[in-house]
Amino acid sequence: MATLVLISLRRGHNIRTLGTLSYSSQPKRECKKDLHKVVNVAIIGAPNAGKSTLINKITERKICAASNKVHTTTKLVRAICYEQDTQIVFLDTPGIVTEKEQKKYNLPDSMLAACEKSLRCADVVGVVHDVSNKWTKDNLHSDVIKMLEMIKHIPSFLILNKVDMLKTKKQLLAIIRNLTNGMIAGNPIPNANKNKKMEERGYSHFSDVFLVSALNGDGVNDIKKYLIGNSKPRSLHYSATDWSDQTPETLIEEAVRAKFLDFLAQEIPYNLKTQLEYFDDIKHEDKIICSVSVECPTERLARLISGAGGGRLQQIKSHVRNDLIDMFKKTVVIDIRLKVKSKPPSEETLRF
Ligand SMILES: Nc1nc2c(ncn2[C@@H]2O[C@H](COP(=O)(O)OP(=O)(O)OP(=O)(O)O)[C@@H](O)[C@H]2O)c(=O)[nH]1
Ligand SMILES: [Mg+2]
Repeated sequence: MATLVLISLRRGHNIRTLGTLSYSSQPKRECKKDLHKVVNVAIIGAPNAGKSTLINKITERKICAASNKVHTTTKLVRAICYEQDTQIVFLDTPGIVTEKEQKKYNLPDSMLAACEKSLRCADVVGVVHDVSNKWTKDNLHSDVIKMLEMIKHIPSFLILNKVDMLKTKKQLLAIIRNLTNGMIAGNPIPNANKNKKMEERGYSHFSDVFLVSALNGDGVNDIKKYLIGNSKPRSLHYSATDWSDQTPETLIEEAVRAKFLDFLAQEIPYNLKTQLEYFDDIKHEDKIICSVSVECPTERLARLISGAGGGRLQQIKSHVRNDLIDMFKKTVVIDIRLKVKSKPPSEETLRF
């Protein structure tokens, strides 16, 4: 059903053995096979548009790694939450990436296919678009348009994000017209200049448009309601207490990686490798103890990252701990260790 454009803003264990993550504090509500309402939502968009931040805001849990740099998300991550009797399963996707960027940022091959894969199992697709980026605000990314054209049969909605960054909201109507080619849910946008031939910069088949700030939460409740409206009765694929399809190992490593992206300049953090070395979920104390190593290419870089007196590393650690507390909803003790990548043996060494 068509909805109006919302112009006004409302305010000791090895982790590898563990399965899907669950809400530890909640009792299991239902058995998996019971019929519920479920909606699978793929969230796609250009890099750094705020996809992961939006999902975290809606699920009220920092499941998806987010940072101020592009290409924070490198693989599909599911984040699951409940609203009333509906299970919402989000698929956080990597931002659209070109082959050139993939090489530049040392990104995994699987990223290129991840977005398209996410669309196959979606009931509804949300496109997050950054309206604060003056270079791209008036055009949808061409790869996003291509993907949407491929899945015209799946309902899609447009999320104009970062509206908190705009000094004036006047430009929003023009942006919406551009991104929707002046059409929402099969109807022309009221007051659109019908005489002027519109350049096709967007996608004409969005069912709804939302204006939000994923950072402060403005407008996200409207998205929740829309998603509940698009849910279907079916048996749960995830248990009622699950909140991610990822292992704690992956989530901790990604949270650490994201924080290094936040704190370090340019391409430096993309060349670091994070690895969880120790994880203990002490259930009776509601506490997680973990240790992560971060492999640096050189000794010099390790010193630079660590900062004077190890100050920067301490700061990173403290931010990661806060994010993990927000993710696991329990006490987290984390150690982060920098280690220097061991050099491959030189030819001379190999001869002996
Ligand atoms: N001001 C403002 N910043 C936001 C908002 N939403 C996200 N951000 C910031 O935008 C940056 C990118 O956010 P992410 O959630 O990592 O973006 P993403 O689309 O998941 O990025 P990739 O995974 O790299 O494709 C972060 O620094 C967020 O804090 C918003 O509504 N307002
Ligand atoms: Mg992301």
